[in-house]
Amino acid sequence: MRKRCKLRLTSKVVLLLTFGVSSAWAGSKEHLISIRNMQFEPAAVNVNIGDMVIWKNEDLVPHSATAKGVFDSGILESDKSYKFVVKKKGSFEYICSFHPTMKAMIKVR
Ligand SMILES: [Cu+2]
Repeated sequence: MRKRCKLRLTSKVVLLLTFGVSSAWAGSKEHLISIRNMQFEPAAVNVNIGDMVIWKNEDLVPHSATAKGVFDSGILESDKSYKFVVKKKGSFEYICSFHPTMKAMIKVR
C-alpha cells in the first residue's frame, strides 16, 4: 500500500517536471519564414522577445533577410536557413539585399 503511494507521488513529480520543462520551451517560440517565389512567406510575423525567427530559402537563387543594424543573414544560398533570436521591441522592416523589392516585416511585442 505504502509502496504504491510512493510510486504515484513519483509519477506526479515526473509529470510536473515534464510540464515545467515543456512550458519553458513553449515560452520562446520558433517562427518559420519561407523565402519562395521571390517572396517572404508570411510577409509579416508577430513575435515576442526571446523568440527565434528562422528563414529558409526555398528558391533556387540566393537571397538574404536584411534589416540594417538589427539582423542580416548574409548570402542565404538555396536550401539554407538563417536563425535569429529576437532581442528588442519594435517593428522591423527587412528586405532581401539582392532583390530590394522583396520586403517583409517582423513586429516584436
Ligand atoms: Cu532575394
